Amino acid sequence: MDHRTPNLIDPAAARRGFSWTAARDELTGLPDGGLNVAYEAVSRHAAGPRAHAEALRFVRADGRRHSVSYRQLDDRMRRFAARLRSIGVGKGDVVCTLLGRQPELYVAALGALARGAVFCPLFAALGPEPVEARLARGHARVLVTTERAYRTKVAPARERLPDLRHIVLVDDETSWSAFQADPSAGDEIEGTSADDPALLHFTSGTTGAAKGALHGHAVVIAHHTTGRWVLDLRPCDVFWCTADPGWVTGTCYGIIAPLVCGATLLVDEGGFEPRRWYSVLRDESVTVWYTAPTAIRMLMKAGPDLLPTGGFPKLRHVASVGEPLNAEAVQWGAEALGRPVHDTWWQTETGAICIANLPAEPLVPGSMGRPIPGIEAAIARREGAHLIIEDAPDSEGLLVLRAPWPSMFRTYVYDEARYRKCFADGWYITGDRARRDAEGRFWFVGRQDDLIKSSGHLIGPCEVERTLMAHPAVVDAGVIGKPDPVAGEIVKAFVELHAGVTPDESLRRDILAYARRRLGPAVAPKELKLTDALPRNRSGKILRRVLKAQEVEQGDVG
Ligand code: 6R9
Repeated sequence: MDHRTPNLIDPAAARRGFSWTAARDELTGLPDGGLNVAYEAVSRHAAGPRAHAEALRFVRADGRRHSVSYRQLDDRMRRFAARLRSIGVGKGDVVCTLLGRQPELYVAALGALARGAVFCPLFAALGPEPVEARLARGHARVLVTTERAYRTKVAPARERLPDLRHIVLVDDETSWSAFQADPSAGDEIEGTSADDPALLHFTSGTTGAAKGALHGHAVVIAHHTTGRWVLDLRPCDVFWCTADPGWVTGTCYGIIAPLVCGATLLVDEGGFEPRRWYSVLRDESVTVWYTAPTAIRMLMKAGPDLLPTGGFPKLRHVASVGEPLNAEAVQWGAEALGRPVHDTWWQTETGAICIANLPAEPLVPGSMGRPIPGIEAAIARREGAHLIIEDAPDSEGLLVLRAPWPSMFRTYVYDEARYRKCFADGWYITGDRARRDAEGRFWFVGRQDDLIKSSGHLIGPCEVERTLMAHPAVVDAGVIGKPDPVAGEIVKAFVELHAGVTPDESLRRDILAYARRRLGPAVAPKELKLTDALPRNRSGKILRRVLKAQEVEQGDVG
């Protein structure tokens, strides 16, 4: 077959004839009829013709490479699982990682899933406050991290985390090797069912602390389907997902989907640097690339001089997720990379890509594309407790999805009431606003709530405001996303001081540094303004919308 012919040739026919039951049958399944993500992602390849194929390829910051075959990965994850078993960690227990893109993270994630535990990644750039909040909320039992991250972010809170029994330090020889010492042979893949919990992803809420969206092992059905049909993955591919594995994209498409599809997952341990990224794309012969609009815009900004001569002859497909993809970025991909960027849409709660520009469908820049086979999407408006579906083309409203599908979240942990509020009349309400055109394509309009999307990371204003208010000089704070041409939005804080406190530059800097120390660089405000009075409604609630409108107006003028 011509390697440019997409896996899914006729999406319209696939939509008509699709069933999730048939999609599940494409996976191997456990001998007793169960389903386990780690088994589908690794073990079934380790036992077949792909046993010695490259599962993971790490490109270290200094350019050296290190490869792990499916057989080796299977052995390492089973050893990790066996150790979890021997220390009494079982089905449903939460295993967190607080790590960068390093080999141990992949072993721990898959090992936890093989054990039947719930894998919960925490982004390494989170500060001590969000880390503690997530460990507490998830009742984490095991944390896999580095000595430094443990000492600075977790140790001070340890007394408040009674459920956290085991700390595995990957850079402490004794600690990590204990998790690789138990023999791997035997029955270490737990007999999980499709409904047993597998993944816990924290996502920001508009009010209160982060919410823990819980997914079952059934997610792997959607990862397999979307991996093949949306990202066009096949076993010969070298796939690079630039999302950090501390977030949902970095787990679902930066670990699970490419392995389930039998591809080689490339992991770049270095940071963003345009020249380096181009050389990874070219020298590692990346065939499928999944990235974010912010990253594309950063490459656009870096200019064409850095592009390698001869381009990227192996690159077959490029897609992005996380924020609106502007038409210029789609076009830039076609010119600079030789492949247009295909927008895809999904959320932590949906567990997998739901709307996408499929490789076989004509690409319309600026649109998120169409629902993938197996997903029904619509535009709706609320009427009391009900939803009215807007069928007229081009009407704008709430983006809703017909529930359920295999990767749909099963609950927000310890907050079932909040979970139930996300549904009405059999539809899941995404919190996004969108438009659907006459051809059935969806166009992103905006969020219904105050959540901030900065460089693809979802940030809850409440979490930031609460930390700012803990500063002794601050009486109240309002946090918004300020439009930014590269990052989409940046976190901007407006802070009201206690009476009698002098608002000067050194205090402003002190508050910024305070927030950064506690929240970490990924969540802390980039800009901060001291103000006499924040805009409030009659009951005293801060009007973030007013702050935002002021910012947008100023941005337009400037
Ligand atoms: C995977 C992920 C979800 C929110 C989502 C929406 C925004 C995602 C988008 C997009 C415009 C796209 N979003 N994809 N907006 N176009 N193609 O990002 O999950 O962190 O939970 O964020 O991101 O607002 O509701 P998550």
